[in-house]
Amino acid sequence: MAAAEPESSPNPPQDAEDSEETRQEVVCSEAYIKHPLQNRWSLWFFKNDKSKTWQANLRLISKFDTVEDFWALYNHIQLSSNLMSGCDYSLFKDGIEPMWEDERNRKGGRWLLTLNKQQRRLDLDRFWLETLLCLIGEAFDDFSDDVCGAVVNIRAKGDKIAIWTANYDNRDAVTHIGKVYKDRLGLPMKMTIGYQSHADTATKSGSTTKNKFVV
Ligand code: MGP
Repeated sequence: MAAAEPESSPNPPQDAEDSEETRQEVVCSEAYIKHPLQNRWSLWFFKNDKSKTWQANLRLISKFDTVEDFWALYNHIQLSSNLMSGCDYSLFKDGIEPMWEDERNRKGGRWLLTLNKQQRRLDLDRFWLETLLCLIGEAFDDFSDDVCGAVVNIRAKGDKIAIWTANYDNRDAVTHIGKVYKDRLGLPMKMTIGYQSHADTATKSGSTTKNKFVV
């Protein structure tokens, strides 16, 4: 019926009441509806038990797809700096497993941040939270689709944080993600971070993997 009315028809008097009602409904629903994220995310935990295979040590903790559920989970779990050495958290898009072997990671790589021992106290937790916020907030503009997830490794030799992307051949995506990430972490211009393919990391013989890109 509304469609048959001319566009310029004056509002009937009861519309004032209707719109107050509508406004209240909106206020109400704003209070109850959680804020959806663009993607659903899975948080994984890795605990180093040498009697098991690497994959068997990896456990899915929980999935979320709203801002509120992200904070509920984040506030419920230990900070990275409180985890034992050898543990990891991984946050990946739902459907992507946090391992090189997953189809969506196979041709990919990671922007790697290697921290020194003092940075566990100074930087680790805030860098990891900022990394999580970059992911769930889709911070990488047109290239956020290239992001697969992120990992924090707690290690005695120095902790590591990395953002994993889908394809090291997507040069524009990889470099844009690296630049935005470095900026979001507030890293100084003169400090560089490197991007390595998982293929190189998985087959490395020494302690370092060559960088495909640097920002
Ligand atoms: P790591 O946990 O990423 O780093 O890899 P860590 O402990 O700092 O060791 P470093 O070699 O980087 O100095 C440690 C080991 O875990 C690897 O050598 C693999 O044996 C295993 N591993 C790690 N990842 C991310 C994977 C993976 O995606 N798939 C499989 N199959 N094994 C992995």
